[in-house]
Amino acid sequence: KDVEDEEKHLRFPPNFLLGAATAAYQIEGAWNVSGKGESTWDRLVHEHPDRIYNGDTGDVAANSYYQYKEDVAILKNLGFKSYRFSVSWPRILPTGFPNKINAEGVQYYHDLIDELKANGIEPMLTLYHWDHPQVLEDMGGWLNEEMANWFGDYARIIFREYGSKVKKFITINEPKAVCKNGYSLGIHAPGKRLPGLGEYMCIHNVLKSHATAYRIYDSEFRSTYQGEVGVLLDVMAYMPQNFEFDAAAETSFQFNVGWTMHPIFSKEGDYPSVMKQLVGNRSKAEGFMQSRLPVFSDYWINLIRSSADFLAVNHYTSRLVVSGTMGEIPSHEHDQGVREVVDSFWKSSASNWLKVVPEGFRYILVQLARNYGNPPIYITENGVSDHGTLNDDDRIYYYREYLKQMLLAIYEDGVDIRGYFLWSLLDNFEWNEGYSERFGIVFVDYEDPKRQRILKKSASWWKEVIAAGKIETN
Ligand code: PNW
Repeated sequence: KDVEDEEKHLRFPPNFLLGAATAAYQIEGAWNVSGKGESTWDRLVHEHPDRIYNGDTGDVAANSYYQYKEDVAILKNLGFKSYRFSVSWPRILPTGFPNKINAEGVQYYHDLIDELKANGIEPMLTLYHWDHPQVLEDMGGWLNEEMANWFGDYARIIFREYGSKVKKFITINEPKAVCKNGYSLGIHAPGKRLPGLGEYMCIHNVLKSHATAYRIYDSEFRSTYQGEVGVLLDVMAYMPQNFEFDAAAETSFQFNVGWTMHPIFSKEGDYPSVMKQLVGNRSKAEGFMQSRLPVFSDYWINLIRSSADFLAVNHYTSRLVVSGTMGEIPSHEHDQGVREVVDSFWKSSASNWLKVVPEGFRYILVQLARNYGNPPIYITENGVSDHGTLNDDDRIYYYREYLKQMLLAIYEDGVDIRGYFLWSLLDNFEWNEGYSERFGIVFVDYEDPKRQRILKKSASWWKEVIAAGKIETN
């Protein structure tokens, strides 16, 4: 019986969707051709090469704008059933506005989607993976509440163009990463350092923008196209270091996960009450006249609540939570009144933030299901970095152990997980780390103008896993 159970726990459920993920700026290249406008990432890498490892850029990247057919052929060869890619907003709207729709850009994604479908691969389209038109940033970007209208206009064009072919849309990749890295720490584009203020304003407008796009799909496209629109979250597991820190870990969960989950997936909507309290109190103590956490009107609370057909989850790693403080004053880190640590026994990767903690995956999946009514979940990113080797046994180990934990969450805990997309199909432009940290199951030769692709050992492992419908343990 135990052996039978174990065997069953290695098998994917029927109709489970296995796919691979990428993002436009990280693979496309072709940054200034075919009518594309400038994005915030184009601006950052060109103006501040010092902020990127080796001064690397996404100007050419993996050249997928021209080599997408090769990428699709690889997906097909490995047996993936789905491909998650993102659309470059300024490739569609070079002026940032619908006064000029770039026909060549629109055509590129039609060609990609058609190629996928011709090969039996289901497209999953992310509208925004961090590269918005620079002109919108010049008007404040995610700090301007008009962004909800600008994003809505863009979303309408995407739904109208691709809605007959694409049935799964994701609005915004990782609100928390966008807002903390881009508008609080200032390490990602647009590089604004506004800790304690920027990240809160940004999330506020990202939530409004997401909901605006969702409602547009609902009222203008759903009855015709019958697709789904999901919201995507980047989540670590925040586990108490021991039971003494249960309350600290709960606060951490509310600040990091509840921040965007509660407004969308809870019955009452709005930010978690512990956030409203803590940020309110600290703001007062610091001499502000109002809370640094912006306030939603009832109109927005209702528009944002239930604005998702599914939950997309990007998960890589975990933290242990203890009491104490972290971060500068003011900041979202500091507002929590807790401290995050890592276990020195956790295995490392090429990325300093990414420790290998398979059990954290099951932990956070169960927590999401229990707190928010067990919504349908797609894992839309999961993977690990190295410095670039074809014999990537560490990557195989990571996938195997994380997949096992995901299957336990499905079979033992009843979490409603419908699919899994690995990050990433290709070695790509890893933001500030340039091409030094590699997440691909396919190696890309960045010395080669042709950007030759070579399957890594992990790609062959995945091919077997998909063909067998279960995790291969050897
Ligand atoms: C993802 N975290 O971001 C991005 O979506 C990808 O573009 C990127 O290449 C990939 O990670 C690898 O870095 C993350 O808090 C943001 O654990 C936040 C976290 C993890 C990944």
